[in-house]
Amino acid sequence: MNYPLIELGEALPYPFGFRPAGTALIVIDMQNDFCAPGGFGERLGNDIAPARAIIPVISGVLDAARMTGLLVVHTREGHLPDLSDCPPSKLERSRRQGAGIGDIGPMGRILIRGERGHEIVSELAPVPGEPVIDKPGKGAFYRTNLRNILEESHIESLILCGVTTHVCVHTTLREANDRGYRCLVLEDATAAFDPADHEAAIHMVRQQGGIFGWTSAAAPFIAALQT
Ligand code: TIU
Repeated sequence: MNYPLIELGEALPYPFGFRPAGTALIVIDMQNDFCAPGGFGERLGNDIAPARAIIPVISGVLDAARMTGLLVVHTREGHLPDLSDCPPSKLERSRRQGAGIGDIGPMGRILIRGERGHEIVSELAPVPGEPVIDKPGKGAFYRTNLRNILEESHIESLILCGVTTHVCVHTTLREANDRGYRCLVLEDATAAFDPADHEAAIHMVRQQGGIFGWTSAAAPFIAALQT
């Protein structure tokens, strides 16, 4: 039986119990397209400062997770060069916003696999052995092998961080919740371009007794891992 070994008392709406051996850290879409000037996020009209501000926080979480031996999984949002995996509706909306998927930007073609914009920011680069999930959607389970990777490692709990809180983090959270994973969102290791979206998304996780899971700041989670 997988009884929790660590209890994170600071989590909301109530303490979050987890076994490190059954826990994965999911770092969502910390790629240049969302975190670097000229990327998809900025060209959609957003301020990327909040996305950049969480890089050192995630770096600290990654250090602790790697030292503890947690499974670390990175995700990236992006499409095949021929756009065959990009729904026409998504393409149309991106073009209307002046950030057409596949258009040429300062870091290569926007939101296209293999381009510099698609690369994870250097500060959070995956280390050898860490799976990188390339996803065409907002959720990390849609058209990916994430479920298989988690099942192979007998994962029951997910720690979520990355961008953006209300879009890719929330979609992944909701997909994971429906699949039975216990999810903790690290609120200062996630960000949205508009802080109001971030606050609303964090509130939604823990309302109704934790309808989607738990939230916590990164520091108590790191401290709990180190005990
Ligand atoms: N990764 C992710 O959240 N994709 C987005 O498009 N987010 C926006 O907030 N636009």
